[in-house]
Amino acid sequence: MSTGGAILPDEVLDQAQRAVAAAGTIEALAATEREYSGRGSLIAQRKQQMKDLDPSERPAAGKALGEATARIAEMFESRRAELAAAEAATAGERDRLDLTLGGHGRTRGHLHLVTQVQRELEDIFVGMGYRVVQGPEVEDDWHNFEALNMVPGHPARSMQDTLYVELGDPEQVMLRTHTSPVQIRTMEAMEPPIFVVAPGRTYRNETLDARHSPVFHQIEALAVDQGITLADLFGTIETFAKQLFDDDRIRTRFRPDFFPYTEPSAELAVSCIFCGGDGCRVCSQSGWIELGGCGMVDPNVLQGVGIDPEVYTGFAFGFGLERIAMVRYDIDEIKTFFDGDVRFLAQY
Ligand code: FA5
Repeated sequence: MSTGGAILPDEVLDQAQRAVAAAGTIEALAATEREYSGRGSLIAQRKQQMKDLDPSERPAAGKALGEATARIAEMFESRRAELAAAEAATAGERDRLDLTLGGHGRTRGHLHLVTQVQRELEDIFVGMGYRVVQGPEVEDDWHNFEALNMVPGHPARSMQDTLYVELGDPEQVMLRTHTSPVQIRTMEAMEPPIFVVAPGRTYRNETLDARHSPVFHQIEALAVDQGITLADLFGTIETFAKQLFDDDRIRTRFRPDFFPYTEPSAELAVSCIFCGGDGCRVCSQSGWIELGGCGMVDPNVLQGVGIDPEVYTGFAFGFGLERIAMVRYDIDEIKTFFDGDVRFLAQY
């Protein structure tokens, strides 16, 4: 299209086109528009000069100026529409209101330290071919005492101060004092070969001190098969102790002990990590912390549950889970396991 050459140079339209394309916002476009079609613009000047033209030239010049004015207006209109559409598209994201509720982050819980130790021990024993079994926490006299060679009045009964449940005949139902009754229940229910571990909660009428609590956990192990010897017992305990306490500071010690249901019997202790064996409050100045008892299953016990002691032999042990956790994690008060203080529990 011609703008009438002399009246308005063609380059003006090209320049306007480039300036319109370069305007990136509606505000920038408005400034450009003032430059090209406002009062001081070239078109406005040319319109002023129309009166100076020869009357014969005016119609053509007027037409050319009108066309150029319309063309420029069209350029601005179409660019304005483009920019408005682009702004509308980004406005959704820019003006988005974040209504997410903040300030109440949820902390994930985890297993109690004693449960973690229990699971770890279960894994170690399952790896050695054992099955995990459970027994009731409320026991009868037969399973908790009598089948374990502790007849009524046996002095060993008083070593485990018992919490009785008022049910049936007096002193016949109790909170189990150890996990050893699960040995009896397993042998009543299964034929040898038997390789089981029984973790669980146990109760004694004991005064709380650094290492003793009226409620605690034990893990019981029982192996009954042909040809089981004391060497198998020590080998098994050593294997699991190595996996559990991979710590040069910890020494283990077996000492002869007495349990009515094992013969011979032994006690497993580890050197006290709190004093390095010198003696302190936690180990009652002995330098050692007892983890549990063990021994070869007494032939009488096997016989009582119908297993022929001439054919089968077995070993058993029962360890305190809190004690294991105390030694492993340097915890010098058993009470902290039961306080339920999240600041303590969250550390493990
Ligand atoms: C027993 O309970 C035997 N039934 C262990 C056993 C099983 C021997 C199989 C032979 C064969 P004892 O009373 O010593 O033994 O307890 C075993 C372990 O349980 C202790 O060494 C200790 O680690 C833990 N334990 C005992 N009483 C408490 C208590 N009050 N608080 C915390 N842990 C305890």
